[in-house]
Amino acid sequence: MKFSCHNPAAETMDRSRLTAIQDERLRSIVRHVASSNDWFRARFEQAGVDAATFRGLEDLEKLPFMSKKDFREQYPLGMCCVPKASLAEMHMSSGSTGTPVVMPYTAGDLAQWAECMARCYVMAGARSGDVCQITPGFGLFNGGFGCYHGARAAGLFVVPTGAGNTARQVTLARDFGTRVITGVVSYTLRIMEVMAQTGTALPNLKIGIFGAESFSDEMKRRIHDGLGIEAFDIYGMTETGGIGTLGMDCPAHCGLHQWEDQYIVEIVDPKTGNPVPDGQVGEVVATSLTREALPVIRFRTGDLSRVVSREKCECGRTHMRLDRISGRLDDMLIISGVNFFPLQIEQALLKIPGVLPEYRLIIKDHDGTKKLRVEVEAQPGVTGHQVAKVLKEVLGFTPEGDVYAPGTLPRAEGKAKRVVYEKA
Ligand code: DLL
Repeated sequence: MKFSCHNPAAETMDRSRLTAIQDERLRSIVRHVASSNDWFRARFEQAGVDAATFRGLEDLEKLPFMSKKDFREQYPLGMCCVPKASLAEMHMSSGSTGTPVVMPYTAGDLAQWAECMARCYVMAGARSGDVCQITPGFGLFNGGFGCYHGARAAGLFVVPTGAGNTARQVTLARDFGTRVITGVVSYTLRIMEVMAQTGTALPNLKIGIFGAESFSDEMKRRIHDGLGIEAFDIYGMTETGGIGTLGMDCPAHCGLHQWEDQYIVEIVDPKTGNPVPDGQVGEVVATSLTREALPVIRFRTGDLSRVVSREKCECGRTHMRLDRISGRLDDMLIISGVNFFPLQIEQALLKIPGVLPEYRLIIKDHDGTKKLRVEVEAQPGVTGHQVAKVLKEVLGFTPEGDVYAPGTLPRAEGKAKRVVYEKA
């Protein structure tokens, strides 16, 4: 296997150097936020942290956590650490509550984002001059622009289709010979459907960079088999500066490399906030070390993962690896006394031959008692009985459900809405 790096010096530096850089950058980012923003200063004061005497990594756990709630309360620029006139761009996510989470960027922050994303592209095997089709939306969602800034830094030829108009996406990919495609996983399924309907082949397409939602190995395999491409799992979020800021898996596919010279990533027990040992699942907490406008300090992402390894990877990178995101804390479902994540259902459904990767979990509330209904598309011949049997094995109970013909369930243009809540 051939491995390439966009920035070999940064991506393969030895652990002691990486730790020294984190230590120094942490001290400096703590001083930066405390000296430039009242909200951060007050937060640190409450927690008894004095930026002037803060010692770096050894004091990391003394820093208070940040959460989405802080972003919402400080809307629009209450946590911004630079004058508004220095801002160059912003992105925003609204999430389920509808109150916006805003991330402002300086020109330096855009360059930092582009660096993280360019590392991801090159890690996936993209080469200068490759045609790169960007299918996440261009707008407030960070997906489109993040892919764009990074592709420019990696020297790619950008086809910025954005989301939607899938027939045109497929035609452009064919006509321009797209080699790299980036997108939200569920949208890629839509592209595969249109390719099948129109009988279009995309022989140049080799690399798929997908993220924004959890996807199972089964889903990865279906995308690989359907498109004949290698699928990479890219991670990041509005609060850390967008797609790719929290890394991606390399061609060895043994965890998501974190860009540790740019971020400190911890895994903590969601209940106590204490760090958990490597290998144990907990909540991902991120600290940005190099961002200017709004660096997050110990941001509780709500995402669940575990440290896979801090050893050097066979790709040559020394940056630690996280397991794929197994779900969000607020995604966990408890039905009939059983706790589970939607991803577990996806994994089980896609093991059934003929079942298609389009499904919905409908949660019905009958006066406080929740009932689950599973709707899934499948080729003719797959029976409800087969699906029910597999679901009973994972869940221990049999949910209601139905098997639908291909193309019947609603499709999303952005992130898929797999879980739907209904009042009975
Ligand atoms: O979804 C950034 C992104 C865009 C990543 C496109 C990859 C591709 P937000 O809208 O702020 O940003 O949502 C961030 O999405 O906290 C996770 O819960 C989830 N998420 C992002 N990437 C992954 C992934 C973008 N690879 C939230 N696997 C995060 C699982 C992911 N979940």
